Amino acid sequence: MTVTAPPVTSSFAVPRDVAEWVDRIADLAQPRDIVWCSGSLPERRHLIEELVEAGTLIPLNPDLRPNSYLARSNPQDVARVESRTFVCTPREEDAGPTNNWREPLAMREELRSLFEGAMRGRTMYVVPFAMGPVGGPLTRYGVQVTDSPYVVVSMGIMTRMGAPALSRIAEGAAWVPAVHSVGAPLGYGETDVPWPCNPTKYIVQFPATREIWSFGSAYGGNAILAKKAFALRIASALGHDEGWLAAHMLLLKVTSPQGTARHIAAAFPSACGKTNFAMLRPTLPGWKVETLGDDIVWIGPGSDGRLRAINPEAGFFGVAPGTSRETNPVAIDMLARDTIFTNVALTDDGDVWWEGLTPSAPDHLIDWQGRDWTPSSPEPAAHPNSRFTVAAQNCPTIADDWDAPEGVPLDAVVFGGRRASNVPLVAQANSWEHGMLIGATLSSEQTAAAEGTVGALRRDPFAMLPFCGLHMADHWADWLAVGSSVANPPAVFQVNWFRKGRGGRFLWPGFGENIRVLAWMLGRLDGTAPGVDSPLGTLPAEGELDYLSAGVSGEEWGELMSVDRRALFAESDDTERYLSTFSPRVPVAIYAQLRQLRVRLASGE
Ligand code: GTP
Ligand code: SPV
Ligand code: MN
Repeated sequence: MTVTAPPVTSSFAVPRDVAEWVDRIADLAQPRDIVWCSGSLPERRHLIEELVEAGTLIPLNPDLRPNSYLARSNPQDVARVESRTFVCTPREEDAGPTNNWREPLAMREELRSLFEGAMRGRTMYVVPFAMGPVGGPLTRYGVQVTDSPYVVVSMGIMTRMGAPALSRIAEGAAWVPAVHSVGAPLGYGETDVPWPCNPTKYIVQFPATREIWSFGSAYGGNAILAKKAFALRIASALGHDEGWLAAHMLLLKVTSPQGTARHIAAAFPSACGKTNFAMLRPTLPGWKVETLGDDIVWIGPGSDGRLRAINPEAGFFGVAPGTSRETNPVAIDMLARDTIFTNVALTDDGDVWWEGLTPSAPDHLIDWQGRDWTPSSPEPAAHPNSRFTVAAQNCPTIADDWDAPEGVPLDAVVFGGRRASNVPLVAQANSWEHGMLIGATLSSEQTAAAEGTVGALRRDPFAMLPFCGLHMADHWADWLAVGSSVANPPAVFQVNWFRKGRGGRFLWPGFGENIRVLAWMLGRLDGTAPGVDSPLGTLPAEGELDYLSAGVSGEEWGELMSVDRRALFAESDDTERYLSTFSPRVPVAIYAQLRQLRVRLASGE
């Protein structure tokens, strides 16, 4: 076995514990060689060259899409695999009813036999990374080993990867070890495939020992272990012990024409609109929205007595379908260069295309599986979970303070999902505790971001269903506790861009028009929008949200904002049954809030 890039140079001192761990994993997985990643530009260029040579990355036309590439995954490896995601707490009851659990020792044994020789014939890359700005007070560190150069290049976009992170670890910063293999060892002389993976997949978190092991997939959150595995699952356990929160949220800054700026974090389940909301281009004159993050936020009490928030990531891994100049012009500009696209379609002139990019499809494409495609083809040209990977710096609306080490003060948190019925466009919770009930009982129609039946309504508490590294009800308790640890917790709102009217049409135009909802929220924060009470909380009073200018008729507005007490009461019965599945850990405040909601719904208040 050869080791490239010396493990010890003046600028690249390898901490002994990291070196020992790497040796142990190498003994087990038996890679052909080991490469320590410094995060340098030449290193990145070299990796990309190799990926192009291997056929994993297809260079796009540099005149149309400079420094950009297309990857086509194996059709069996296109989304997160929740059924193969495990949270291995020492005691089963600590993983809770929403996680797959295995006894840690038994799982370690299973992993040991899976990983034995798993990297044979491949290079094992050692990828040190920081979540948050290197050296920042809220920043955490990790080291991922992987036998996928595609994953290394992705980690280089999504995290602060390389030597500076390793230096911090050498100085004594705690680090999370993450082991990743595509599970496709190469025999001597055997030729590789562009997207090696294994039909058997394991995404395993050990929250108690803060370790991650992933086998068999190179796609997204299955493989970019800094993202969901670390920054949500392990981080929710870290936060539980240390008094902060890991949230599946976007983070934005909105500034009114009067110059009032507010920071807002919003939790929507996968493929329910975080990237779009974070990059909203306002249709209202004088308003400005800037982007801080599109997927993950860490929230904790600041020394100023307010909650503060950081985006621990350094890039965006966003859903391609539906992204267009009409829906998300900011993203379209962001994707003009330096982007890796995965599972989108290829145009005849060497550019990318996906459903929704243009009103009509080109006459001919190569689809995400490399097959000829025409508008009469029965299947979509791009996979519904096709994605782009791009650096946060490339976002034209990235906020100045997006990488402030101490984070930004949080003024409001928002919960949303895809709900064809029952949930109005916007409502403000009566209190932090009421907001936590909304978060804990959030439900949404399932999307293509994970395996499963698209469209099925499921509970997705705090949009964390597949991302919580502890008992879900303990996570709710963490939210309640972190909120009550500050004098003035953020305001809490619920939104729903996806309510449908008769004929199945969305009642609300969404996207840039969502600024009207943000503007109303700022009115609530400033005390200029009195609102009206409803069983669900405060709703916009007539005249507070100009829906007519958004193209919504008075009748449609009535449907969009209707509070159907009977349907909501029935839903609250289901909520009660749902909460009982977390018994006895449901915080009393959550039950108290549900009781109050039911009284409000029943009393006609
Ligand atoms: P993850 O990266 O999986 O966590 O997804 P996300 O929450 O960032 O979702 P994203 O913003 O990528 O949106 C997913 C899909 O929802 C896209 O196809 C969007 O076009 C669509 N979408 C986003 N915002 C809106 C909206 O306001 N209205 C409607 N109708 N669709 C929206
Ligand atoms: C999600 O599914 O919520 C994502 C994509 O953000 S992945 O990184 O694959 O989890
Ligand atoms: Mn996500």
